[in-house]
Amino acid sequence: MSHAAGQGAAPQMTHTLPPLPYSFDALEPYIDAKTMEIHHDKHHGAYVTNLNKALEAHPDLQKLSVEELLAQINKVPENIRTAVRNNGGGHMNHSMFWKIMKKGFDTFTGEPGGDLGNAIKSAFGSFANFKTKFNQAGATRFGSGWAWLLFRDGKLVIESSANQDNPIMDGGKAFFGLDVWEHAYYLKYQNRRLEYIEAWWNVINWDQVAENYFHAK
Ligand code: MN3
Repeated sequence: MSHAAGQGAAPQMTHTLPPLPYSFDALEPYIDAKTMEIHHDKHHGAYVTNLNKALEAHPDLQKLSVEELLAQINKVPENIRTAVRNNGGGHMNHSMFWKIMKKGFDTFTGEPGGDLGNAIKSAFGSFANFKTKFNQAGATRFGSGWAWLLFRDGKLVIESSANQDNPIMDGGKAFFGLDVWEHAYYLKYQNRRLEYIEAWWNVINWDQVAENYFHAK
């Protein structure tokens, strides 16, 4: 993953909020427009703003992509480490999250085919089994966090993380992730996190996930 700030000759690389690749209401009725608007513009927007603020006095770190920053989070100066971890993580996680979703009902095929489909079947037995395990990871993450499908030590695994932590912070390579923070679903689903997770499978952009998989591999 990269973000738009990589282009051009600007001497300072500041992070920018990537535009949502579809309209706020594109994921209705599974994810409501108001949630998408607040989630993208306000929540993700704030992560970007706060990441840039944390890096203000660190021109050397401004040159790094968010992936590079997070992969060596323990080398980031201690006084800004938590801010970079939370806001950089939030920026990276959401940048992927928007891209792996799309308007669902016209082209939805239900499950991925090709190399990704085969890899999921060989790692988890079947797509249904993968989905069940992934849902469990999302449902049982206490408080705020994410469920992930990732490569760790060359193997395809499911994990969850707290807050805005990304597996890249400890050597994993995530290419598919679900936001289970309450801000991702509370307006429509209130406390019914599992209902949100089930609905979410209707709006997966499997072509994008397959591309992410290819790059992570
Ligand atoms: Mn979120």
